[in-house]
Amino acid sequence: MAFYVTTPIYYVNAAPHLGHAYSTIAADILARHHRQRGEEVFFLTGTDEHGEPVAQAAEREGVSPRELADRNAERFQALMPRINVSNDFFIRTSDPRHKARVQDVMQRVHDNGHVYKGVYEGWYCPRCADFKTDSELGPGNTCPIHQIPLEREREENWFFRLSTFQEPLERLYADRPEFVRPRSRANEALAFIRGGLQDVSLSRSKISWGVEVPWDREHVFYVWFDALLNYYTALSFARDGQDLTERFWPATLHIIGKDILKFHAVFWPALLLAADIDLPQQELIHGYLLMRDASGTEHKMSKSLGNVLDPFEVMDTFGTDALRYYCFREVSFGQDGGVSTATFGERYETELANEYGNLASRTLAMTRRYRDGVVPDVDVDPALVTDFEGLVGEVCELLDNAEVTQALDRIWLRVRRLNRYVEETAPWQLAKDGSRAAELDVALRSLAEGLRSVTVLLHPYMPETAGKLLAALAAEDVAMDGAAFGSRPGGASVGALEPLFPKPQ
Ligand code: ME8
Repeated sequence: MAFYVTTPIYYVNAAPHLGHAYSTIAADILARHHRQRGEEVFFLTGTDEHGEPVAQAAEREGVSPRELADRNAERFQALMPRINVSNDFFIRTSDPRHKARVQDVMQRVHDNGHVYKGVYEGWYCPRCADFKTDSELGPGNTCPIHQIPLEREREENWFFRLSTFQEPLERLYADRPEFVRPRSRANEALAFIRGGLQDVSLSRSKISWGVEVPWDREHVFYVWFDALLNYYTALSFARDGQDLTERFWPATLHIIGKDILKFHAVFWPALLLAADIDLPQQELIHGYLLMRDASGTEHKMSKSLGNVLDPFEVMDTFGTDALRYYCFREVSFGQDGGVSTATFGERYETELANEYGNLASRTLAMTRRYRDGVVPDVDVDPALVTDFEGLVGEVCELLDNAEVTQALDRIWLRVRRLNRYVEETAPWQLAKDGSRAAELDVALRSLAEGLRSVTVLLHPYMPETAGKLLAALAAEDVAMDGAAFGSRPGGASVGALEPLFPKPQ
C-alpha cells in the first residue's frame, strides 16, 4: 500500500504562521499513522515561490524576488523540524527541476489542444494571484478576501480552455462523491462548476518571476498552474536518481484550507485531465483557525490584524506536542474554530498535565513502588478489555476519512477511562493488604498496558511525548498491529520518567 499526502505549498511572501503549521501537522498526523500501519508513505510539503504575491512583497521590501524567496523558504524549511513533522521532501517551486517538469506537462496540455492566445480583461487580485469574476467581487470592486481595491487588467495572454471541462468535471463529482471532502465543500465546488466555467489565463507577460512558457518565452505561467503541479513534479526528483511517480502517483490525499478550494477542486482536476494524468484520490478541505479575543469575538488570523497566536512562543513554553494536540483537540478538523491562549492553558493543564501526564507518572511510580518496576506478567482486567474493544479499528477507520479530531476524541475517552480505573481500583489501598496482591497485579498490569495502548495511538499526534513514555514503559514499538489493549505481554521493567507536561517556568 502506498500513501502519498501533501500540504499546500506556502507563499514565501511572508513568514510562517499557525495556519501553515496547522495544515502541515494534519498531514503529519496522517503520514505517521499510515507508517504505523506498515504502509509506504510519501509526505510532501514546500513553498510556492513565483508570481505576483511574491514579486510584489519583494518590491515592497526592496529586495529581489529570489532573495525574498530564499529568505522565507528557509524559514518554512526550519518550521518543519520545529513542529516535528516528518515530511519526506520539501519542494521549492524555484527549483529548476520543478520548472523543467512544469514545462513538460504544460507543453503536453498545449499539444493536446487545450491552450489558445487571447486577451484578458478583468479584475485581478495580486494578493490572491486570482482573476475575479463579477460574482466574486466585493463592494466597490474589492477583493472579498484581502479587502483591497482591485486592479483592472488588460493583457494578451495564453488561455486554458477550462470551459470545455465543465461536463467532465460534473461527471467526476457524480462518479466520485468522495473526491472532495467534506461533502459541503464538494457541493460548493460543484455549484461553481455548474455556474459555468470560463477559460482562464494560463500565462502572464507583465512579470518575469515565474516559469517560462516553453512555446512563448515572453510569458511565464500563471503562478497557480506552476504551483498546483508541484504535487506531481516533486515525485520525479525528490530522490536522486529515482523517479517515484510510478510508485506514488496518483496522490492519495491533498490537504488544503478552504481558501484555495476553487484551484484544487476545479482547476487542478481539469489541468490533469488536459495533460492525461490520473487524478488524485481525494482532497480534504479544512476550515480556518480563528483568533478568539478577550471578549470572545472570533477574528480571521491575519498578519495585518496583528492577532496571530505565535506558535513559536507556545512551543517554546509548552513544547511542540502541546501545540499539536491542542490544535486538533480544540477545533474539529474540517470546521472553522477559535483558538486562544486561554483555552490552550485550560487544555494543557486539565488534559495534558492532569489526565495524561499524571496517569503516566502515577502508573510508573506505583509499578516501581509496589512491584520493583516490573509490570506484573498477568492477564489484563477483562472490564478494561471491553472498554478498549474495537478502539484500534475505530481510530484507523476515522483516520482513513481524515477525521483527525474524532479519532483523537476516541483515544482520549480511553485516557479518561484509565483515570477512572485508577480511582476504582485504588492500587495504594490494595498494596496495604497482602491478601489482595493478585488484584494489585492485575490493576498495575492493566494500567501499564492501557497507557501503552493509548500512547501508541497518540504517537502521530504527539510523537515526542509518545517516544518518551513508550521508552519508559520499555515498549517502544509503535506498529499498529501491536496497538490493541492486551496485545503485548507483561513482564517489562519500567524506567523513570520526567513529568511529560510540567508547569511552565
Ligand atoms: O494559498 N487556518 O499559500 P498560503 C487554517 N501558495 N489554515 C490556514 C490558515 C488559518 N487561519 N491560514 C492559512 C497559498 N492556512 C498557495 C497554495 S497550493 C498548490 C498553493 C493554511 O501561504 C491553509 O492550508 O496563502 C491554507 O490553504 C494555506 O495555509 C494557504 O497558504
